[in-house]
Amino acid sequence: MDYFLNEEQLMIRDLARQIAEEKVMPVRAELDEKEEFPREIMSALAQSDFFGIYIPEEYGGFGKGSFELILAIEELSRACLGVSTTFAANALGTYPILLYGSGEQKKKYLPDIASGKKLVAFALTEASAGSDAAGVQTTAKLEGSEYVLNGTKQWITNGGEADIYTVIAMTDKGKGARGASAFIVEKGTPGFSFGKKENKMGIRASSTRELLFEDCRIPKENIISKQGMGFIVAMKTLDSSRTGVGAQGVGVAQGAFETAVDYAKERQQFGQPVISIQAVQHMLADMATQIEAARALVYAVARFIDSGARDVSKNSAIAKLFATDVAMKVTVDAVQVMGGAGYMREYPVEKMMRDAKILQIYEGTNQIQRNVIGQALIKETAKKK
Ligand code: COS
Repeated sequence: MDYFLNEEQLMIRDLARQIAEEKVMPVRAELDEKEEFPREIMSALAQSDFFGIYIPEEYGGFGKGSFELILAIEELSRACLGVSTTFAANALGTYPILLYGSGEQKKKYLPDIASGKKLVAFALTEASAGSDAAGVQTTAKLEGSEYVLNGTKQWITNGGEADIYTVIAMTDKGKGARGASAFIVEKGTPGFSFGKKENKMGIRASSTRELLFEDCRIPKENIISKQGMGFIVAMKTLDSSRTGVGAQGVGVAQGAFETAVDYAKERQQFGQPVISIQAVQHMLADMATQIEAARALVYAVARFIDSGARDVSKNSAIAKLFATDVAMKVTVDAVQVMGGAGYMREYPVEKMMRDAKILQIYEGTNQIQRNVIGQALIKETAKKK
């Protein structure tokens, strides 16, 4: 399908595809097996200016939007979700600064983020605050000219590897969602350390760690927006980034589909390639249909976000929900089309199937996406009355 990409968009897509094929595909199995962080690939992406795609030009980026960013995310995901998660989580961590940071904060942090010199992580989740984002227990107490952070963040992507952390903490616990605030915490700040690296089912090239704050003092200027705005900062951040998770779904589904088609053309059974068997053709036809529908939706929502629309929650949730459910279904079906071979580590589809599962979980489970969509529908219909 032709999505009428302009010259710059084609360039981003083609360069991302080239990096994915030349630098990611040859090492993805090893990165997965060894749980190795893809440092060299991140350097290659930095050298090709990928970290600056969506950062405004005045801060050293290219001033493009969500759409250009998701084109890169999709191509990386076609090769390896562990790698694309590392790249996409960097954008997730950057959005709080981009959307709500002060001029000073943008000037201080965005140029190094745009150049890829510094990696970023977003820290919202805790042991008792997953789907219930307002249940954050980490505290930030203002003492003179500093905030003092105490608490533990859990399952933080890029944890330990990132240099900059955007952290949600409670400044006024009694106020629930309105008592949360967002902060920038730099790696190396005394009182800020990391837990062990998590051993995961999939996206094993990405790094996931706990963040430990023990009387960690940061300058009060490191608050993002105002005290009490942390929940909104987090929600708007997720509204912006969930389309990227949708693009990850499109990419991994595409990668699994292509592998399954190639195999089905080669594999002979009953004296013919299995792609000639109608049962297999129908599975592949369904996969192709679902992928194209997911891609069209994700692209449309990214363009909607870039149009400057104010309320994008519902559509980002729709894109994330649909495309990641497609990713799970298509990767499972790719394994099925390939049969025993699909189950073996010689082929990439078993990894893709393991990797795809996280897409239905992180940045809000797909059950939470349905809640977001449902709440938006209630609001919309109330307005019409
Ligand atoms: N944009 C702007 N404001 C928003 C918003 C959004 N996307 N979502 C919620 N708000 C506002 C609400 O309007 C409400 O404002 P008021 O207090 O003025 O009424 C406030 O924030 C609280 O919202 P709500 O009552 O809906 O909060 P809940 O505690 O019920 O939580 C969900 C809402 C479930 C949507 C939220 O907790 C969530 O997104 N959870 C998933 C978190 C997640 O994605 N975690 C993954 C971690 S990052 S990998």
